[in-house]
Parts: sequence; C-alpha cells; structure tokens
Amino acid sequence: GEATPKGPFVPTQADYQKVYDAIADRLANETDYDDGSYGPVLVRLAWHASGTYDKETGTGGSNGATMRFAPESDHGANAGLKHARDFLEPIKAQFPWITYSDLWTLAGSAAVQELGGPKIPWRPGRADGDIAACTPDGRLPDASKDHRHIRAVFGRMGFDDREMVALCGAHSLGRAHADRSGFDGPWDFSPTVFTNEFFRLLVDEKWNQRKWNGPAQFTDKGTSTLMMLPTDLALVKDKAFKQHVERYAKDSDVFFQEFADVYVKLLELGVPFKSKPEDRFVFKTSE
Ligand code: DDH
Repeated sequence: GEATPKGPFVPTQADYQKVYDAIADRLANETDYDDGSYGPVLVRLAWHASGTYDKETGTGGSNGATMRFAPESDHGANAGLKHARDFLEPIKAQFPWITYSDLWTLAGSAAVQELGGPKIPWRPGRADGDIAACTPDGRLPDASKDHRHIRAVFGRMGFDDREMVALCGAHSLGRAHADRSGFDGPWDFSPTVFTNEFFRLLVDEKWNQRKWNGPAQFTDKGTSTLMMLPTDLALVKDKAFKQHVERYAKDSDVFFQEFADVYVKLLELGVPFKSKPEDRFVFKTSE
C-alpha cells in the first residue's frame, strides 16, 4: 500500500508514562545519594524552575527551563540543583523529544508520587527558552527572612496564605546542605518519605536557636538532630499561617489533597498551554 507520510512525533499519555517510569526506575536504582534518594532534590528543582514566576509581568515560571544557563544556574538559591539536572540527563537522552521544562516538572510530579505523596496530575506543553529569558536573581525566597517576605514572594506568584503553607510542607522531604545554602540538616525523621511530619513537628516540638557558626537556624529540643529555617518557624509565629499548619498537622489527608492542588498550580505558572486542566495525566506510581 501507500507509505504513510511521517509527521512529527506527537507523544501520548503512554509516552509520558514511559518517561515517568524511567525516572522512577532511576530513583530506585541510584540510592547512593544523601538519605538514599534523589527524589527530594528533584522536587526542589521543579519548584525553583517554577517559583520564579511573576504574575505582573508574566515572566519566569517553568516554561523555558532557563536554569540550564548561567546566570540563573548560579543564583545562590539554585546551589546544588545541578545534582538534580544531571540526574535527569540520561532520561533526556533516552526521550530526546521531551523538553527540559516538561521533563523537570514531570520529574517533580514523579518524585512526590514515588516518595509516597499524593498524585500530582501533570500535562505537557512547555517549550525550552533561551538565555535571554533567564530571570533576575532574588525571585526565590530567602530562608533568613520572616512572614512578610513569604507573603511578598509567594504573593508575587499569585498564591494565598493557605497555598503558601501547603507548599512549604514539601520540607517534609530532603535536607539542607551546609555547602549549598549554608543551612544544615533534615526537617524530620523520614526525609525520603512524603508525610505531614514537618507540620506535626512545627506544632509539637520545642525549637531552639542552634549554637553554631552557620546562619541562624533552629534545632529540636528532643533530639537536636532536626532543623527548621527561620521561614519555617514564621509559619507558626504568624497567626493566619499557623491555623493552616495546625490543620495539616492534624489531618494528613487534607494536607495531601491541598498540597497536590497547589503543587500542580505551581508547576503550571505562566505556561501557555493549548490543553485544558481536565486533560492532565495522572501517572501510575511504581509498585
Ligand atoms: Fe525549600 N529549601 N524553601 N521548599 N526545599 C531547601 C530545601 C528544600 C526555602 C529554603 C530552602 C519550599 C519553600 C522554601 C524543598 C522544597 C520546597 C533549603 C536547603 C533551603 C534553604 C537547600 C540546600 O542546602 O540544599 C524557603 C526559604 C522557602 C519558603 O517557603 C520561604 C517550597 C515551596 C518547596 C516545594 O517543593 C513546593 C525541598 C524538597 C528541599 C530539599 C532539597 C534536598 O536537596 O534535599
């Protein structure tokens, strides 16, 4: 018969699930890192790629993946995220049709799910930009600051109080590294499992200023092995924030649902989708 003309490759949900599965496999196999998982640093890469969004100018956000370039890759807030970008290079080589900006956000969704968190529905549609689209330094939050700074930075992205607190629950995962941010230590006892433990500890533990030469941070009275950043404690010092911290500490299901909704929103800030929200894919988590 007639040879069918070959158009451009149009990936389907099944193709994106293959990318998800490859990320999940690599997460399961590359355990010689930090507390045994690259998952937390992937969650942070997706967040820092997206959290540069400015609703007034429509600049920044995950569309573009401009953190591939200096100066953005060298912004202080992005120290250490090269580990996450490098982790994803073999995936990009295996699926060259996916853009970096779709890959980084898909990896954030995959990491939350693979670490035991809620489903993070995701859709493609991001294009990689060039160096001219790099955002100016200073758009991501500074951990040494207070509640006013949190509201200013996340308000610029378009989030309300409830969403700000839910997003910060990602600190259930991973740790701070003295050679990256200057801060040091994990927030909770299970840094590779997504839970509401961050909120429970904020409410239940007594947090004292750590005595050390590093930047001001807090340590738990109980074991002295955990840490909180000044911005984390701002979530219980501010009454309006604290009300949400208490809700999430009490009810893990509520936290999972509200976190999922707002992390989806974060990953989509400023992206000029042709698809609709109801077209999002819900990926199968690995066994
Ligand atoms: Fe964060 N975060 N984050 N964070 N973050 C750090 C690590 C991780 C702030 C500062 C820091 C979010 C919000 C804030 C994750 C996810 C998210 C570190 C340590 C600092 C500092 C970095 C290092 O030394 O390696 C501040 C300030 C805020 C704020 O809200 C004011 C949000 C919204 C998220 C998200 O994902 C939705 C994750 C995960 C990590 C652990 C990374 C790792 O390597 O482990």
